[in-house]
Amino acid sequence: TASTVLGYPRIGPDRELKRATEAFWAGRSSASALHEVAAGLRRETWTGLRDAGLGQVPGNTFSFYDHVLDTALAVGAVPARFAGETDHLERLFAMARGRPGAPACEMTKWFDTNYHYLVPELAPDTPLAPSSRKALEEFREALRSDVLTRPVLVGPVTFLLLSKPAEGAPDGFRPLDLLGPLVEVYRDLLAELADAGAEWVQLDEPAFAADRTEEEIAALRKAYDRLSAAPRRPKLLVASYFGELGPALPVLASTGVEGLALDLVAGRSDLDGIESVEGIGRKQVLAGVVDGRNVWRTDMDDALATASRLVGVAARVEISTSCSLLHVPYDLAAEQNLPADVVDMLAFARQKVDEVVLLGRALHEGRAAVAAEFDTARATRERVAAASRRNESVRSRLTALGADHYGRGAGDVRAKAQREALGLPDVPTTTIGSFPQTPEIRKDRAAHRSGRIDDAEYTGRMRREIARVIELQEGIGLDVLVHGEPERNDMVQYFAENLDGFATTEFGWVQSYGSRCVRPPILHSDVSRPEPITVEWARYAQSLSTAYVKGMLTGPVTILAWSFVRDDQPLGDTARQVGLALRDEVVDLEASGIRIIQVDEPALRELLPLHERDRQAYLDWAVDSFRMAVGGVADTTQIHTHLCYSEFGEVVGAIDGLDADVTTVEAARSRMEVLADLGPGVPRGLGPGVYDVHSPEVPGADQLTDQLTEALRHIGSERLWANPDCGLKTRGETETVEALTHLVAAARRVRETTVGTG
Ligand code: THG
Ligand code: ZN
Repeated sequence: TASTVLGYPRIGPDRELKRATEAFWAGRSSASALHEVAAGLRRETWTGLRDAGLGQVPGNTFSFYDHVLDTALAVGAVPARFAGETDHLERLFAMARGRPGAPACEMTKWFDTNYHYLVPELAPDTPLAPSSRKALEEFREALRSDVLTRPVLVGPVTFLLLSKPAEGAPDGFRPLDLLGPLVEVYRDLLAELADAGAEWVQLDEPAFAADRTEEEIAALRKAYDRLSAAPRRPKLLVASYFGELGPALPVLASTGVEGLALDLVAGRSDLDGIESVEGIGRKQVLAGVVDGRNVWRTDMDDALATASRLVGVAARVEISTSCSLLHVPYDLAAEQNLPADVVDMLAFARQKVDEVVLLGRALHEGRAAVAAEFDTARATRERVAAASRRNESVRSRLTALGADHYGRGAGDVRAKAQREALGLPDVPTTTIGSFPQTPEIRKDRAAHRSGRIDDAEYTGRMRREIARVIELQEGIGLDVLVHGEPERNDMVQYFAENLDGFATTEFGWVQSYGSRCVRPPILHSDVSRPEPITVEWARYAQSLSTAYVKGMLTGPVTILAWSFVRDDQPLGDTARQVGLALRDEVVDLEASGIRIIQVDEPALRELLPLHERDRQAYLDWAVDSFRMAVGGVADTTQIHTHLCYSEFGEVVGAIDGLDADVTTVEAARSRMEVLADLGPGVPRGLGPGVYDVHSPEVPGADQLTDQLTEALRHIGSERLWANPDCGLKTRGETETVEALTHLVAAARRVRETTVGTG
C-alpha cells in the first residue's frame, strides 16, 4: 500500500447525489440521468484524490444509498420480498425505502456514528452468490480514468455481525452460521477483482472495535485464513476502526493477509506491545493517525511520532485516516463565513487528505523534506492553542454549583405537587413537539437567512404560524399543547446557532442515511447561552391558550452526539457546560410562566460506548448533564423528556436516572416491550407512543383505544400519557389532524372506562 484514506464522502460537494436521487424518486428525471451524476462524482473523487498526491485511492466508496446494502447486493443477500425485482437500481431503492407490500429493510446506526445503514436479512436458505458486480465495475471505470483503485468492501465477518435473521428463519439460526458459504462468495469476488487488475482490496471489519466473543474472534481467524489461502486474489488489507482491535489484532496478524489498517486515534492502545505480536513483522500497516470522524486539524508532529512507532515493527508503514472520511464534510474551502480563529482549528475531508499526504512524505522522505509545511502547521496549532477557548464565568459557575446542582424533590413528591398544581386529566394527550413544516415556513426561514425579510417580518410570520398551530390543537382538544417549532430546521443546528462556543457551517453536509444529510455544528470552545433562545416563542404561544404549552429544548447528550465536539477535554466536561447553558433556558422558561418543559434526548443510546467497560462512565455524565439542565426548577414544574427508540436494554438505568416527570418514547411497534422495560421500574409518567409517525397510515380511534387499554394493564391511568411516538414535522397536515383527533377520542374513551371500573 501507500499513503491513503479508508474512504471518502459520496453525496457530492454540493449534495449533487442527494438532488439527483430525489429527482429520480420523484419521477422528475431518468435512471440514466442519475447514473450520469453518479459517474461524474466518482470520477471527480478518484482523480481528485490521485491529484492530491495520495499513493493509493480507495475504490467502491461510492454508494447510491448505503455501503452495507451494496454489500448485501454484492453477495446475493436479497430478502425474498424483493427477489421479484430484477432491475438493480429499482431493487436497491426498494430495499432501502420499501414499496407497497414489501416494507423497507430496517435501518440502524453505524456503530457510534450518526450514519445509518440498512440491516441485511439472512436465513439458512439465502442464496449467497456473487451478485451485483458494483465493486468490479467501479474498479474498471476508475481504470478508464487512469486511477488504479483499492476496492473497499465490508468484510464478511462484520457483514454477518451486522445482519439479522430474516423473518421465518428457524429458531436458533444466527447469521454467523453462514460464514463458510459467505467466505466462498468473497473468494469469487476477490478472484474477479484480481483478474481485472486490482492489486489490493480493503476489507472493513469495524465490528472488531467493539467487544466480541471468543467465538466471533475465532470466526475472524477462520475467515481470513480461508480468504488469504485463495489461489487468485489481490493483496488483502483488513481495516478496523472506531476503536482498538485488542484481542483481534494478534489473530489478524497470524493470518496470511498482507495489510492491516489500525485506528490510532480511537484505538491508540493497539500500539502497546505491538512489537511482540507474532506475524506483525510480515504485515504492511496503515497507521490511521488522521482522525476521520472529527473536523480538527491534525497535530502533525504527534501523528508522525505515533506512526513512527511502527517503523521497524511492521514490514512497511504507511499513513492513513483512522476511518473513512464519510463522516466529515467535503471541503473547508467552501466555508466563507467562519471566523478565522475557528478556521485555524479545522480540517475537512479534502484537508485531511493533504495531511495524510504530507505525513506520508515526512515518514518516507524524512522530516526535513517537509520542514516548511510542518512549521506552518505547527504555527497554526500554536495560534489555536493561544486563542482562548475558555469562558471563565462558565467554569466558575460550574465549580460553584458542584454536585448539588440538582434541586428537585423526590419523584413521588413532585408527582403529587404537579397533580395539584397542574390539574391535568388522567391519560393526558399531547404531541412530541414539532408540527408539519409547510413549504411556506421553509421559504420564510430561507428568506430570513438570506436577508430577504427582516427580523420583524420573520417574527411576525412565525407568530402567525404558532397561532395557527395552537388554534388547531385547541380545536382537536389536546390537553398539553406545543408551539410547533416552525422556527427550527434541525433541532441541534438551531441550538448551536444560538449558543456561544459553537460554529455552524454553510456547506458542511454529512450523510446521515440515504439521501438525507445533516450539517453538524462545531463545538469548539466553552459553551454558554448569551441570551434566552426559545423563551419569547414559548411565552407567545402560552399567551394564546389557557391550556399548558410545553417549552421545548434539546438535551446536552443529543447536542453533543450530533455535533463535532472539541477533543481537548473530556466529553463529560463539555456536556456539563451544555447542561448549564440549557439550565439557564429552563429556568427562564419557568420564570416566564411555562409550567411544562420538555428536554429531548433522542441520542441518549446513540453515544453509548462500543466497549462495555466505558459505558457506566458515559451514562453517569449523560445523566448528570441532563439533571444539570433541568435541576433548577420547582417541583411543581413538570419536566418531560423524549427518546427516539424503543429498545432500552443497556440504558434503562440511565432513563431512570434522568428522573424526568414524564418520558415519551417511540413505541408504536413494540409497546409491550417498552412497558415491560420501563413500566415497573420508573415511578413516573410514561407516554409509550401509540402510533408510528413514520407511517402515512392514519390510526383509527378504535385501534388507539386498544393500545391505551393495553398499556393500562401495565401502568396506572395517573401515569399514562397518550401521544404519537415522535415529532410530526415530516407528516402532512390533514393526516396529522385526523390522527390526533382519533387520539383525543381514544383517551376520552379510556378515561370513561377507568372511571367506570375504578
Ligand atoms: N438531526 C441531527 N442528527 C440526526 C437526526 C436529526 N441523527 C439521527 C437522525 N435524526 C437522522 N435522521 C435524519 C432525518 C432527516 C434528515 C436528516 C437526518 C433530513 N435532512 C435534510 C435533508 O437531507 O434534506 C436537511 C435538513 C436541514 O435542512 O437541516 O431530512 O434530526 N442533527
Ligand atoms: Zn422521536
